[in-house]
Amino acid sequence: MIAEKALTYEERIEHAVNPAAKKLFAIMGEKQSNLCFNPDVTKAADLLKFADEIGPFICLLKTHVDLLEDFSYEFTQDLLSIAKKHNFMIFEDRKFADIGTISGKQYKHGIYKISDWSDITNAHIVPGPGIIEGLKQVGLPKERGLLLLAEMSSSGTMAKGEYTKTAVALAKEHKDFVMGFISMGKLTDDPGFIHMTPGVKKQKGTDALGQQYKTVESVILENGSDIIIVGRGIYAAEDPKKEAADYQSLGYNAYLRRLEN
Ligand code: 5BU
Repeated sequence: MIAEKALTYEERIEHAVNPAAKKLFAIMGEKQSNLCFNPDVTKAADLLKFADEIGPFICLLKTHVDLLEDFSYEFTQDLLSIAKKHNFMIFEDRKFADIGTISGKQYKHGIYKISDWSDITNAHIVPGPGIIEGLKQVGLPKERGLLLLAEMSSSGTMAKGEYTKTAVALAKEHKDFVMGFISMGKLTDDPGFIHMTPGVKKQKGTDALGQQYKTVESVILENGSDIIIVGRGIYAAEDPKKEAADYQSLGYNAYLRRLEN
């Protein structure tokens, strides 16, 4: 059997339907980076400092704005200008989980107004397809993209089996807005979807609260994911910049090897 040739990030642009997915594939190709960095800090200034320092190495910055003790509108404007300077996108890891109407309101309103500044966000599919519709009404006019939580990295996760399959089926029904998945590896051969994997470090291991770390090679090369999401592996290191450079080259080289195989 002749294996189907793997497509490059650039070649996958035309397969993606969602505009944020197209933009992300383009940045991944241009910057030769499949690294998403999450500085899970509690002060806006620390987050902005990390974003500026690590920005050159990443395609995507993942935030948890509700960790910030001093969130402000100015913070979002500063983050956007750093994202522009270093050419990366922003992913607020909000994990929406309510009925469509409320999720849509939470995305648009409240203190954070996530849809105003975050290119990408994500949702659990526990409520059913209405959550995708509710978020889409707010996000799609702004060319935002949604990731479905198809799997999680934590031990004992219930996102598996039929649940994961349902996430893939829902994504295929909403390709205009759903750009891909949070998953532990590739879930579908459709090259338009992007798979992002958290729980990544240089060494396998766990934290004290159920996080399970996999290596870059196992995620990109063996499991066929597209993006590594790295937090403590970078921000808790002695030299975050050096670690970010390492993760960028580990991730990109694993992708290049996958293309060859
Ligand atoms: P870490 O420091 O590399 O462990 O950070 C992992 C990040 O990814 C953290 O922000 C989590 O909220 C996020 N995460 C995760 O770890 N596992 C998951 O299944 C999902 C998100 Br979904």
